[in-house]
Amino acid sequence: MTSTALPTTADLRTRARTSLERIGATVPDGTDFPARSPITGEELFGLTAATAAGTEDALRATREAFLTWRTTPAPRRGELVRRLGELLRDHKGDLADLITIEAGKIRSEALGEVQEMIDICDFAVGLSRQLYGRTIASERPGHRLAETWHPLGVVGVISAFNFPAAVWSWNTAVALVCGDTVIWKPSELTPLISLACDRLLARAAEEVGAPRDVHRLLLGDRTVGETLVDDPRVALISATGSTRMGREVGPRVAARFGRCLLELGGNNAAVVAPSADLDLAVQGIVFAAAGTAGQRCTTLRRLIVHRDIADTLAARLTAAYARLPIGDPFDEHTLVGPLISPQALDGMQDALARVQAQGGKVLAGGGRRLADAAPRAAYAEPVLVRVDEQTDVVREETFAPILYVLTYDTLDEAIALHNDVPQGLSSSIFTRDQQEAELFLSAEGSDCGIANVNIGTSGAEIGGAFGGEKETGGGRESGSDAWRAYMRPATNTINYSSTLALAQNVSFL
Ligand code: UN1
Repeated sequence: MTSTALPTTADLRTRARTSLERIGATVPDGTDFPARSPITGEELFGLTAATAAGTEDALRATREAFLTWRTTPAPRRGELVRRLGELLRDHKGDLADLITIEAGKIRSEALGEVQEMIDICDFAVGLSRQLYGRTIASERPGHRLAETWHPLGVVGVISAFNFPAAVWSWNTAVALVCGDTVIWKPSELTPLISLACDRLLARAAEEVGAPRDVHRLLLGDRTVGETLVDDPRVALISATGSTRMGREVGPRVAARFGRCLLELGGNNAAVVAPSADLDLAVQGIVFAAAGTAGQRCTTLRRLIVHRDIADTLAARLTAAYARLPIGDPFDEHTLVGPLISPQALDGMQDALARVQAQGGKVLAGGGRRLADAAPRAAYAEPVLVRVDEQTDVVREETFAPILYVLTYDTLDEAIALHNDVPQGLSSSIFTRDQQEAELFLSAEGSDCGIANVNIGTSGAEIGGAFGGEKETGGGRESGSDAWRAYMRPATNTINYSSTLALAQNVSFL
């Protein structure tokens, strides 16, 4: 099924302008780089990129603001984030429109992304009255041993196009309550939603009397990001993107002994055991694999199915894929919007050609849609490919809706296949066998940062820590105790006795 009528670029421009104006953001009229919509592939506005002087000014201003912000009591810092959360609620529809226009997400997923921002604000407000340190038993009489968490400094947030607003909010809401200030370098593909978020945070800061420079937005290309990566005034670089990007960022930040929080590629798999509830599995799989047009870090890319049910499940998925409505993400019936760019479609077609040359068989999808209606956009049918082996292309992350279907005979074999990829973000098992489920979640099971049972790999709640192992980069963001990455711990030994007792029974003098 295809929704054929797409909005025109003029319609999208008007809609984006209206949203930006309602939010109070300035509608851009620069010439340095374009804001495009993947819905038509055409340009909406011209943007002005940050200059070297502008970047320097942001570094100086956020550092200066940090000096005040770090001594503002954390619950007061929480008031800023609470106000931001209220403004996000007030402008939920406008923000979702901008996400749909720039990232091509369907309405429900765009609204879900804004909800994720609201949720992390709520979480961070609660956190602002916690930020717990510990008291540790001291070995010496009359001594107290404690751990205190202090603000870290300026946090550089580098974010990707696919969660253009939520990933910023995970970092920013938490960093702000932790007493840090933030410089944001968003993807060049999603400048409009960044302008909107920056404006709402500036409004919140004005209203609660927080320093304006707790946050600065820098639009531009990779040179802006490189400046942040190399500048010792940036205490933490939190970067989301490809493993290739992380390989450059990690060593550069380490070379100056800065801190890094990396959220890089995933190659997420689900094991489907013979006892699985197939109705539930089909729903979970199709959302995780085809949702967001396969452009989440957590997208399901590999299915490892028990041989006894592989044909049945493949047939059910083939039928479900044939019915997926692809097209205008503003149309309420659409489930699959456009890919971000024609280059993404090229990458998808290249991976498909390679896997077919390696013996893969396409079961469903793989075609291009709406090429006549929108020649500069890239609408792709999510594709299901049956493969006998986990070849090199299956072990890579292709940022498009390709689901490779592999088979297994024993759970040990399934877990070995599951873990035999360089990435380690998200994973799941569909089973009604508790032993199997527990084994998959155990130390000898999935090696990922996220491991689920009877639910797909994508769509995590904000309350848990988000991130993964191996080439995914090892960082954790969002909930649980991910806040600790944004603070520095100090260990305090306090002697409230009148004698100087040395640790480890050392005598001196
Ligand atoms: C990402 O794709 O970078 O778990 C983030 C999920 C979302 C976040 C994805 N909550 O799919």
